[in-house]
Formats: sequence, C-alpha cells, structure tokens
Amino acid sequence: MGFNHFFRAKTEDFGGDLVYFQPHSAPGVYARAFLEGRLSEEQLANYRQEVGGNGLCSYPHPWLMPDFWQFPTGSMGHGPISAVYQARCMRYLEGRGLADTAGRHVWGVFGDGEMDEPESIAGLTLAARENLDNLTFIVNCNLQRLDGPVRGNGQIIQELESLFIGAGWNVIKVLWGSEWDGLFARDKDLALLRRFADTVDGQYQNLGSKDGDYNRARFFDADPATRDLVAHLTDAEIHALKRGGHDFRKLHAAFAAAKAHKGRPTVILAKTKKGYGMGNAGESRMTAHQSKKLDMEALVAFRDRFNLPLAEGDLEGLKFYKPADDSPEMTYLRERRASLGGRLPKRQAGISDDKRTAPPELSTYGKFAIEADGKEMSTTMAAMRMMGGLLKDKTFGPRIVPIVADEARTFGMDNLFRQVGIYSPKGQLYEPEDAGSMMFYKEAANGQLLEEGITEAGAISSWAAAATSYSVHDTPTLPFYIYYSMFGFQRVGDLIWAAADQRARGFLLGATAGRTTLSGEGLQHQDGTSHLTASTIPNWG
Ligand SMILES: Cc1ncc(C[n+]2csc(CCOP(=O)(O)OP(=O)(O)O)c2C)c(N)n1
Ligand SMILES: [Mg+2]
Repeated sequence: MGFNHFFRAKTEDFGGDLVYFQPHSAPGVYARAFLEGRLSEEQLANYRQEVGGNGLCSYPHPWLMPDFWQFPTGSMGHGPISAVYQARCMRYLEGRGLADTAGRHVWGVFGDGEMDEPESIAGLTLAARENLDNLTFIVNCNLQRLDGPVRGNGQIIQELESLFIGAGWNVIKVLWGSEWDGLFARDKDLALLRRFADTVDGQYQNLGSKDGDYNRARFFDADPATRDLVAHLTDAEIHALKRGGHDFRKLHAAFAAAKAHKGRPTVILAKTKKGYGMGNAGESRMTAHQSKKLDMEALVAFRDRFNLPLAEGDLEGLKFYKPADDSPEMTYLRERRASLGGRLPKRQAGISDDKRTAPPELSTYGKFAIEADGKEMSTTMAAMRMMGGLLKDKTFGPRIVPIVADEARTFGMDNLFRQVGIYSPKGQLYEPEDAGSMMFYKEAANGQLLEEGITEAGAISSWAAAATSYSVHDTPTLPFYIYYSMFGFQRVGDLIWAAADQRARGFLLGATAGRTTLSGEGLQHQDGTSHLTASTIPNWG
C-alpha cells in the first residue's frame, strides 16, 4: 500500500518522503526492487551474503548498501525513535531556515513485538507535543514476535491503542477486512464486539492458523448470537473473513486518513496474520518467524492464495518469478512508482557541491588553545569554547546543531541559551524567571540549541538525524552532542553503532570523562572506561 500509493520518492523539486522499514521486511523490499529491475536474480540469490558487494544485507544497512538503504533499523526499537526524531529534525531545519521540508512525510513500519523496546516508545510524547503531523507509524499487529504471541493472555492492539492515545497520538485501528462489514451491519446488539473483547491474542493466533470449521466451532458458536450471525456462511466463507491489515481498501483508507490528519502524529494499528500466505509452513504458526523454506504443499497454497499463473510443474525448482514486462501487473507497478516520483528507498551518497560550506580557519575559533601560553583548562571547557567560536562564524555557525540532555549548565554551555536560543516550535509562551539576566533561558521557533531533556536515547537520535541530514536532506549540518560521559554513552551504544552505520558526520563529546573530575561523587562518575567502549565502534574517528 505504501509503495503503490503513498511513499513519494525524491525528485528534482521535492525532497521526498522518508521510510523507516521494519528490518526483517527487507526481503519484501528487495523483492519489489527486483520486480522494478533494480536488483538482479544473482543479487537475490546472494541474500544475506556480502560476496564482494554483489550480495544483499539481511537488514537495512546504509554502510553495506550505501545507494539503497537510508536508515539502519536492524536493532528493534531504533526505527521508531529514529523516525520521531527525524520528523522533528525536519521541522527544526524548516524553523531555522536551513531547508524546505514542508509537505514531506516520515513513515515508519514497525512490529508489535518491537513496540516493547523502550526506545520504541521513548519519543512518543515528544512527537505529540511538537505536533508532528508529518509522521505516521504503521504497526503490523500480527500478534506474534519471534518466540510466540506478543500478548498471549492479553490484546496488544488494545494495549497499544491506550498507550498511543495517552501519549497524544491520533490512533487508527484496521482490524477486520471488508468481508466482515455485512456481519457488523446485522449485528445490532454488538455480540461480535463482545466476542472480540473476550478473545485473547493467543487464541486469535490459534484461530488464525485453523480453517473455517474450527473458527465456526471455537469462535462463532461460543455465543448463540454470533453463531446465528454466520449461519448463512459456508466454512470456506468463514475462512475467507480476512483481518484488516490484509485488506487493501481498508489499508488505503487508513493511510489516507493518517496523511490528512493535522496537528498530531498518527499510528495505524493493523491487525494481520504472521506469515500470511505461507499456508501450513507458517501462517499464524508459532514457528512462523523461523520458517525459511516452503515445501511443495506450502508453495501451492501460496500460489493459490496470490493467484499466481503457475502450473504445478513450474513450481518445481522455481527460484524467482517475475511477470512479463508488458503484463498488467508490471505495468501497474511501474506506473504507480512513476506517479510517486520514482524508486525508493534510495540513499544520496554525498553532498551536492553547491551545499558545501568550508569550516573557518582554526585560528578564528581555536586561538586560545593553540597559543595557550601555559594556561590550563579542562578539555570540556576547551571544547565548549571552540564550539562557541565556531557558532559565531557567519556562514559555518548556523550549520552547527548543539544538543544537550539537560546538562548544558554542567558543561558551561548555559551562555548558549541566550546566544543561539533553544529550539521550540511554539516559541516562548512564558516570561522566563531569569528574563532580566544576560544569559536568560530563551526558547524560540528558530532556536539553534536542541535541549532534549533527560533522554540520552532521544538526544542521540536527534544527533543522528542532524548528522545525516547532509545525505537525507542534502543539507549538511554539524551536530555536537555533549553528554555526561558515563551515563550518556553506555546507555545508547547500540544507537551510536546505528549512527555509524548510516555514515553520520558530527561530534559526540563525553564531557567530564576520565577519572579526574568527579571521583568524589561515586563510582559511576569515575569514568575510565567510556573511551575504551567508544573505541569499539569500528568506523569512528
Ligand atoms: C534489539 C533486537 N533484538 C532482537 C532482534 C531479533 N529479532 C528480529 S525480528 C524479531 C521479532 C520481531 O517481532 P515483531 O516486532 O512482532 O515483528 P514481526 O516479525 O512479528 O512483524 C526479533 C526478536 C532484533 N532485530 N533486535
Ligand atoms: Mg509481530
């Protein structure tokens, strides 16, 4: 649905939408790219192998496939938080007059199991608070994760609905396919609704893996009212009652409503079956996640389910199937992408020449350090002074994005509050207590400093968005994230890896690092290790 109707590619005069893909949906994205002629059979056959650059990485990795993937979402939870801070970064770039991002949309496709990661939900309230209606999450609620049900004895969709509503999001649920509509229309006393409410996800999964007669006996017959409601349906018709996430019309309606919604981000909770179309080999099975092969029976079921024009003889030894170039399917596929601006995902590898900005001479911002004259100074203070000097440069300064997680005063950066302002899309709706002072707490819609509050995961995601805007928005910015050395680094090491994977460019500063500064404060401040941990990220200078 996204590829055919909503995900717009970058063109000459439009920056394009951004899509954060569920990592293990990569094979699906590759399959589509194969149909579009972007990937060869050989590359598909080399899936999950590097083979001298002619393979395909298992998950989205901009490092391994720098012309294809934009965002590394392989570690569950990275996609959701990165999507939030990307949508916010776009507003920031707009607010500061650095890039025109209006009208562009960030889409994120995630798993229901993935939503258990703290990072997945860490940015939700920020997205609502800053009215990020340029952001849509689609959570594929197939009720399962790798090992089993996400909430065997509960209902993940209801749980997520409460969570997102509480966080201030617009929530759209796509639960039942169109085949159910007639039943709903006749169900005047809401018997179905009660059956739905009484059925836990473990049972839904079980029902999903079974045929119509089982569903009639175990689901509809449990209440005389629902039994009567489906009395006119055959078992095959009961079997064909789809879940909403497999109904293209309902999905289209949901995507369109999400896109049109103003003032808040939207989440689409789509109820699906894991392994849909895999028949006995996986559909709604406990083992769905691990099944890698389709035997002949499952292949036949797959063919039938998707109406593929293949005889049984064709299936034997079949590796890949591609409809003829002039078939209606391929024509449609190409037309849809053409109308949405072309291929996607696609990563821009460098910066356009006209967007480059040279850094100023070292002497203009680092003179005090070069000619220290025997004066000593902590590295934190020296770094901050240099950044302060860079910020004053007329052309380079505006490109700098200072980021803190509620420790600006600790690191002697509070002068920046007034000097460059703190970004807030609402400006400043109050008179700051220290309004009369030289360094008052100034919030502004074009503020430069990102004061993220106490969220290291949020701050590093913000940093990664700015550090890759050279590629994602063809707008280079130079972010400095200054964090409490120990707390800041250890907690978000995985997100730092992800930033490196997407070829981030910027500075991370573990302030008050070392065993010298705050040893009196207890073990966690005696940081002798974060330098070592940092050095384990292979592509960092
Ligand atoms: C942080 C992290 N832990 C574990 C994994 C391995 N893993 C990949 S997919 C998956 C299950 C995902 O379940 P869900 O989010 O519900 O997605 P689904 O496949 O059901 O759509 C796991 C555990 C991972 N990629 N990242
Ligand atoms: Mg799942």
